Order: sequence, then C-alpha cells, then structure tokens
Amino acid sequence: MSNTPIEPTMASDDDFETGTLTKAKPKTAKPPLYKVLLINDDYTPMEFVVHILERFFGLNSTAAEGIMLTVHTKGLAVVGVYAHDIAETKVTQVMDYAQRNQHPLQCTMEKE
Ligand code: TYC
Repeated sequence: MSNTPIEPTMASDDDFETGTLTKAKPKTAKPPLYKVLLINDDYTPMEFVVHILERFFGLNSTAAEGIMLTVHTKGLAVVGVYAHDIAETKVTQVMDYAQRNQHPLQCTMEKE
C-alpha cells in the first residue's frame, strides 16, 4: 500500500538515523522554588518573631521558637520554600506586619 513506510518510523525515544537514545522530555516543567529567609536584627523582640512564624508560616510554637533562635544565633534562616507568588506574598505580609508594629525585621526571598 502507499502508506507502507520504506524506513521504520522513528520512535519517540529512539533516533534510528544516528542510533542515539534520548529520553522523551516531559512538557510540564516544574516551576522554580524560592526560599523565604528571615534576617536577624538587634531590636525586634523574640516574641514578635515567634508570633510572625506562627501567624504567617503556620508553625507551632515549638518550631517557631526553634527557627527564631536559629535566626538569632546564625544571623538568618530559611523559614519555608514556596512557588514564586506564594513566597512573594509571605515576604510582603511579614514586612508589612513588622512595619505596622514598628519593628525593623527583614524578610527576603531567593531562588532555590
Ligand atoms: N535578635 C533579636 C533579639 O535579640 C531577636 C530576633 C530574632 C530578631 C530573629 C529578628 O529575625 C529575627 N531581640
């Protein structure tokens, strides 16, 4: 028949011309993730930082106190890892809340 291929049809994972084996690439790329970081300072009260971690990051009091102390002793800590928009919202929420309460607390994000 006219539909009969003369050469074998190329399979998705196999280049018959060159003999090269390549993986079929999935079309759904996973979005990049962003670390949200809390920065230490000398003025923001420890209880306020613990409250922030509970309120905006859903941490229980034990976890919140642990992360607050890590920031206090090491200078900074990763509080969570999120998609870009979520990370941006967390940073804005923390910065706004700190400013409204007149504390110099700094929160930033960086690509993982
Ligand atoms: N260093 C602050 C203090 O001694 C506490 C603190 C912890 C401040 C974490 C900021 O991100 C921070 N009161």
